[in-house]
Amino acid sequence: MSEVTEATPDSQRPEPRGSNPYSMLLAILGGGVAVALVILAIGLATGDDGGDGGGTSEESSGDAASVVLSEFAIDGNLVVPPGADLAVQNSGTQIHNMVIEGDGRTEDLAAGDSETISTEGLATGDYVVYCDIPGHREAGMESTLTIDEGAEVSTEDPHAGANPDFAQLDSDMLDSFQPFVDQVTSGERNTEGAGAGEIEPVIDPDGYKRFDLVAEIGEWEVEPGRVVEAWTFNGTVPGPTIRVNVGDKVRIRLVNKMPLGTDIHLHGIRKENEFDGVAPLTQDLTMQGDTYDYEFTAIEPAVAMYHPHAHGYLAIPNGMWGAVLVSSDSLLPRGETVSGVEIPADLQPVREDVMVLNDAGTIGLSLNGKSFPATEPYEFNVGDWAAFHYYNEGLQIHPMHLHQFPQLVYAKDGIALDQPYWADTVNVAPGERYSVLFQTARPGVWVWHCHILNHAEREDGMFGMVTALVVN
Ligand SMILES: [Cu+2]
Repeated sequence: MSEVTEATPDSQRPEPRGSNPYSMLLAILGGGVAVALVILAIGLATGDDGGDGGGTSEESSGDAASVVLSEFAIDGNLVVPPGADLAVQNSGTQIHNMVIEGDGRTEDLAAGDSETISTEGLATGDYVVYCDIPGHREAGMESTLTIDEGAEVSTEDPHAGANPDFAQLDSDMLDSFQPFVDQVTSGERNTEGAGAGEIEPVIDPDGYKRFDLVAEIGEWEVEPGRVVEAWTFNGTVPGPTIRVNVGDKVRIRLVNKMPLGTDIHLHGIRKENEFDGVAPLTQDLTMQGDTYDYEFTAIEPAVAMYHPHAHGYLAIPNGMWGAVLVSSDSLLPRGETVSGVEIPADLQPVREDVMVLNDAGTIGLSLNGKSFPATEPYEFNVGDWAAFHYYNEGLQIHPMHLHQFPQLVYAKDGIALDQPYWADTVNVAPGERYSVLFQTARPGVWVWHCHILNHAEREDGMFGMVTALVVN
C-alpha cells in the first residue's frame, strides 16, 4: 500500500455564469437595437478571456510548449525554461483539464479544445500536474512539469506522426495481465478488501430485520498498490449486499461517522416519504454521530440500491453504494423459452450476485470497487448458470460485454420483463439496473468488460472495467 489519493471535492464545480449586462439589456430592448447590441456583445465577449468554464482560448500559442491531454495521459513538452507558455491541447474524446499543483490551471477543455497558460512566476524545480476530472488523475493523467533554466521549448505535438514505442506497448499490455493471472492460479486476491459481502440482520423486538450501515471515510485499495480515500458503508466498496424477502419488515439504520451530513436513498424500494432519504426535503441531514432509521415493508421483488442523496455527486463516485435484493431469485424466467432457448423450470443459478459499475471519484473506472487486475475472477464449471445484476453508480454509460456466452436480460430496475431478450452487450446507464442470466457452456477464460475501450485499457495495459469468467 503506497500513495493515498485524497477525496477532494474541488472538481466538478459548475461555475456560476453570473449576470451578463448585455443579455439583460437585450431582454429589455428589442428588434434592430438588439441586433446591434448582439454584434457589440460578441465583439466584447471575444476580447474577454476571463473564462466562464469550458471556453477555448483562440490566442496564438506562438512558441508555447506543446502539452497534450488524452485518455488517460498528460504528454508533451513538460520540461521548459522559466516563464514559458504551455499550449495545452485536449486531443482525447472526453473533457479534460490540467492543474499545476499549487499554481495555475486550464479551464475544463472539451475534446479538441486548447488553452495556453503561463508558467510565469514559477521557480525552477518540479511541479505535479494532473487532470482533476474525477477519476482521471487516478487513471493516469498525472505527470511532472519541470522548470529548468537550460530547457528548450518544443512546439511539436507529441502525438503528431510519431509512432508509439511498439515494443513497450506490447510488454506493458502483457505485463498488465500477470497479476490477474496470478489471482486465478493462486485463488488469492491481489488487493486488500472485497466489497458487496453478506450482512446478517439483527431482529429487533418489533420484528423488523435491522441492517446497520456505518458511513465512514477510509482507505480502499482499488488496484494493487493504489490506495485511495474512499467514502464507504461499513468500510467496503460496494457496501454489504442486503438480501431480504417479500413480506419482510426492514429497518436500515444509518450511523454517520463522516465529518459531514448524509442520508440514504433506497433507489428502487417503495416506502413512505419520510424514508426516501432526501435531506432536507424528507428528513434533516444526519450529522456526524447521529443515526436515522429507514423502514419499509417489502411488498414486491426488487433489485434496488442504497446510496446517499446528499452530496451524491461526491459521495457516490467516492464509493458509497450497495445493493438491496428483495426476493430477486423470483424474477428469474424459469420455464420460459426465449429465441428458441428453453430456460429450465427448475433453474438454480450457482451464483446470483451484483456487479456495480463506477467510473469517477476516488474509485474511478471499476467493477465492484476494484480496477483490473484487482477485479474478481468468477469461477464456474461447464454448464453452470449464473445471474448477475448490473448496477451503474457512475456518471457515464457502460456497454457490458461478456465474451462467448449470451446474456439473457430478464429484469430492468428490478421489474421482470414480459419479453426477456438475449444480448452479448448490455448498455447500462447511470442509475439503471439490468439483471442478466447466462450459462457457462464452454471451458476457458472468457473476458467480461465494458466495451468503451478506454474504460478497459490505457497506454500501460488493461485496467478498469475488465474481469473474466474462468470456466473449468
Ligand atoms: Cu464503460
